[in-house]
Amino acid sequence: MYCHEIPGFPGAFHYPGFLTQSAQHDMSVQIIKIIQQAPLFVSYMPRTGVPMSVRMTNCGPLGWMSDKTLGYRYVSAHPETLRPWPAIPSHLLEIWDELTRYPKPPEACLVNVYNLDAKMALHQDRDEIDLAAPILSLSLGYDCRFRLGGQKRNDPSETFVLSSGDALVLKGPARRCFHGVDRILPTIGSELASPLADFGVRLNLTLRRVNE
Ligand code: MD3
Ligand code: FE
Repeated sequence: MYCHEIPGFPGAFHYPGFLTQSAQHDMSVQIIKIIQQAPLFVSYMPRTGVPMSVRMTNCGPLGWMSDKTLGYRYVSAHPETLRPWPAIPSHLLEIWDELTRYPKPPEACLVNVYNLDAKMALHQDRDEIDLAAPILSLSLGYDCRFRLGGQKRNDPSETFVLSSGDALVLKGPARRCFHGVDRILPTIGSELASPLADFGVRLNLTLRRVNE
């Protein structure tokens, strides 16, 4: 399995093409099943109530959401169905163990769905209590231009392409780096094509530990 630490970003490990095409297909089918049980919803910026362009859902004991009045938070039930989130697929739990070697399982798996016009503004992930635990991200479908910066908003940043099947592990100093998705690229790495790209979306799975 190929992996490199991204130059200039200690603790950021990129695994290009980590999932084979067949594993991407199987994972896509599992995520479609999760979306059937826990429909995609929109989160809203705290205070302004501006809707985010990304649609999302979650699996695992906890799920991330945000709305105008209560802001960013982890909750144990879907905001619309009020049902508990579906379980994290066992293959994702195995990938977490393999790539993070963290002694505790992830508590939240955020599923972000990007249409061609969706993006994610530069931000830090700091809604978790356990900020020492790594974060694992898996990308499926369309490529994106991903931006990674430093621990302060105005630190210099660089952009990278994340493709279908890529894994990213953020640990140590990289866990606190600003990051975002500048734009979706309507292209798919030829041998890494996911059936999701046929739907014209990029999908990102982010596995996190929330509590210590
Ligand atoms: C670098 N998601 O959900 S995943 C998010 O592609 C989020 O959907 C993006 O940022 C997406 O919060 C990026 C890769 C990622 C995730 C967490 C990070 C990169 C990160 C935390 C610190 C530094
Ligand atoms: Fe993030």
